[in-house]
Amino acid sequence: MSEGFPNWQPTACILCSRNCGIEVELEGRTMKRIRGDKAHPISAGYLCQKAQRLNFYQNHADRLTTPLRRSEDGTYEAISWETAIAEIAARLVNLRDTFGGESLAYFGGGGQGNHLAGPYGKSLRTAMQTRNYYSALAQEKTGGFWVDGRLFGRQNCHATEDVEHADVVVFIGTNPWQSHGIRNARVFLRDLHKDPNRKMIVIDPRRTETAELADLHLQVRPGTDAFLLAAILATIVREGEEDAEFLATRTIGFDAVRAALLDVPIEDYAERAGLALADVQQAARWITSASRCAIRTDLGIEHTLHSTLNQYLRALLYLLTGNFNRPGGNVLHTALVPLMGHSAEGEQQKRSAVTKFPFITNLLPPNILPAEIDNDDPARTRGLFVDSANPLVSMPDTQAYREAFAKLDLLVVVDVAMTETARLAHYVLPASSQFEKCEATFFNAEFPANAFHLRRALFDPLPGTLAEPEIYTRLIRAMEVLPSDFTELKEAATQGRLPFALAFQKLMKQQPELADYGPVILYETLGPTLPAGLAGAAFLWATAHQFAAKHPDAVRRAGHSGEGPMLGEALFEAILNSPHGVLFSVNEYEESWSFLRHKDQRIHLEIPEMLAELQALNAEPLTPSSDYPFVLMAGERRSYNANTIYRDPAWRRDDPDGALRIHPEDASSLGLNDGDFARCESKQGAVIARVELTASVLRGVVTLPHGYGMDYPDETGVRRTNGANINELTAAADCDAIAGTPWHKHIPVRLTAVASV
Ligand SMILES: Nc1nc2c(c(=O)[nH]1)N[C@H]1C(S)=C(S)[C@@H](COP(=O)(O)OP(=O)(O)OC[C@H]3O[C@@H](n4cnc5c(=O)[nH]c(N)nc54)[C@H](O)[C@@H]3O)O[C@H]1N2
Ligand SMILES: Nc1nc2c(c(=O)[nH]1)N[C@H]1C(S)=C(S)[C@@H](COP(=O)(O)OP(=O)(O)OC[C@H]3O[C@@H](n4cnc5c(=O)[nH]c(N)nc54)[C@H](O)[C@@H]3O)O[C@H]1N2
Ligand code: SF4
Ligand SMILES: [Mo]
Repeated sequence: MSEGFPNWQPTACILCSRNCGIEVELEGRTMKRIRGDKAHPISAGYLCQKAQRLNFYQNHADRLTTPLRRSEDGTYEAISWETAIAEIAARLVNLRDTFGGESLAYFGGGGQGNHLAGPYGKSLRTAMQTRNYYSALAQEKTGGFWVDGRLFGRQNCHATEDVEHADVVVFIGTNPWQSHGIRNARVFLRDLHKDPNRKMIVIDPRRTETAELADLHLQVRPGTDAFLLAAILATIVREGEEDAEFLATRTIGFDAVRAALLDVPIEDYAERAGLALADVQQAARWITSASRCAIRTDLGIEHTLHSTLNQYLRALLYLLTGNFNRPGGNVLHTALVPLMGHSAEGEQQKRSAVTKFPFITNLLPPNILPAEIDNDDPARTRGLFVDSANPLVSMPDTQAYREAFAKLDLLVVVDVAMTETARLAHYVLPASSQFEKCEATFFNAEFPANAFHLRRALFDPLPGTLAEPEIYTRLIRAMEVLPSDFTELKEAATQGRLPFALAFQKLMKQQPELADYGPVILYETLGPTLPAGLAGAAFLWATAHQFAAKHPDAVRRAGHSGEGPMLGEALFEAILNSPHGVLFSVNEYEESWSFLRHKDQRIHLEIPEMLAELQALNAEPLTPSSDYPFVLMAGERRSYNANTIYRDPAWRRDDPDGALRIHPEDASSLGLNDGDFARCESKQGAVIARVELTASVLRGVVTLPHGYGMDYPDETGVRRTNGANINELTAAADCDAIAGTPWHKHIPVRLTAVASV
């Protein structure tokens, strides 16, 4: 509780990966007012307009308050938790034992604010005996992680961008003014814009709010970043402006990369990207002449053609210029709880059962899930457990998802709300909201100072709901995979942390196969001894110890003290007792070199698959004119969208139904005026949207936001749908060959004027 303001309670915003610290003024069960939390170690009081509206998440009409079971006729019946857990466990075990664990899959495990369930999800997958794990991360970042695996040795060697110390900041395919993604984005962007000694380059087909502030805006043609980045890199090597010393001492494989880049026809590629050669050269020169240059990228290069190649070229841009592991560059960072794992390649490569798609960071891409379910292959997916995700709206190809989910023998959904996905489930389990339980995210990618925020509950759980750690623990218990009730451990925990540590170590030594159940075991044994409401965070005890043992100096620099295991204890205590968040790691730039995982401690620049795709660009035909003359960028971050987290449309102050943005000249050629309605049709489906005329989009390009097309009850209880679900337009097969990431920002569509919705 904040001193002097008895009703203001600290927590965090759950709407984007920044998770800004907030303080909330409570009135009963209502979040009355919200302000930035100055005591948060990273956001320090920052807030954007979306967070003010969090009461629309906490208190809305579709909150679930009881487990539900679908009847034969498709209606839902309220059942008790005991019945729900017993039946789901029995059906999971039955599918597992009849068809093998790999007939089961898991989806989600955490959105923008709630990752505490993630480790319990791993325990559940172990009980289900499956590795099949799908999440939103594998429809955006896995191509980049695959590249990181090759460059740095492990797919979870992740480089963040030290934009705050850079003289030149390059934003490619990201609009931080709206999407954030960097610390206190709007303040940062305004400062960068005003600073005469620093420059901002933005590469984006749209003149975004961020592009408006740039020193150089390259308004690239959608889907051609691979050409543009190749042209920039080729300019750098042709002019001999690469960082030769860095390349010689820190990398191997540059010769092959240089040879491929020297083949790039720079002028052709600039033209292909729709840009003047002089602008491309200008960008290359600003980047090479900067003493510190950081590159931040996001969906604009991931959700489009050549997704994985784009992310390789993006990495080459900071690596060839030596802007790596040094101030103002891109930097490998620590992670208290790693957001992703590593999937081996080569002979040990794991693949999905039906489409044989390779795992990356232990994840499978949502684009393949419908095909893994909807077929007659005996190895198909038959049971799916979904937690904290709404794939029926969020994932590519709603129609394919709808058809596939209808064929599942078992679909379980854990959510706070009756979502579109929940409406297809056999069982729906009501979770307590993120303000009714302890929570945290693992989006901790700061450098040099990295922070973690364990939030406490602001409210008691809504009656009938349970927090995920309890749900998973009950389910795993009911599946009867745990060998005992760990009485000794429970006993040791009551005697103190040290006796507990000894007993826990002994157990893990005797039964190492229990390691994957660690979160559940810690929840049951250590959990009850933690401060009220924090049992779900018990697994962080082991995490804190592991982290402190591995990075003792960084933990000490972050302000924690103690020798040996006492340092881990100190870190854990600090996490438990810092309701505003706490620094866990402060690094020196030089230390980042120790995070490289290749044995030779070098960066391996040459990735044959990528160089082959780079070389093949030259032969890529121009998109032929077709029945679908426009390119739709499907999924734009705006002031009032936030994935599918807010379901009540009343939260929006503008853009009530998610307008289709179109250039005024294109609109006029279609006979459309501002506010008219257009039918937007792809080969996959059609939606109707209100049009908004804006010269910020290129001719021939239109945009729609994501996060619409969800239903809600109006004042009279009648269910209505708010705006268009853009994934009715997207096709599961249109995705990257290596990572399976969708081409959402490159959907060929045609438009026609219509009278109204
Ligand atoms: N075409 C197109 N599609 C897109 C995008 C796009 O740009 N274009 N963007 C994509 C991106 S980048 C992402 S990250 C995904 C996001 O899509 P999803 O992975 O589906 O995530 P969210 O939309 O955040 O939905 C989270 C769900 O969690 C529920 N929830 C909230 N709090 C809790 C809780 O405490 N416990 C539980 N169990 N559930 C909770 C919410 O009610 C909601 O149903 O969408 C993707 N879809
Ligand atoms: N307001 C808001 N903020 C959010 C979210 C939200 O729902 N709403 N969601 C959060 C999530 S889950 C994510 S993943 C992030 C995503 O954050 P961003 O990736 O920054 O968001 P987008 O607006 O989807 O896409 C960024 C930019 O890519 C551009 N773009 C489209 N096609 C191309 C192309 O071919 N090349 C290039 N270079 N650029 C292109 C678009 O014009 C757009 O300006 O946002 C997070 N923040
Ligand atoms: S930047 Fe993201 S986390 Fe911060 S207040 Fe806005 S939506 Fe919430
Ligand atoms: Mo995302």
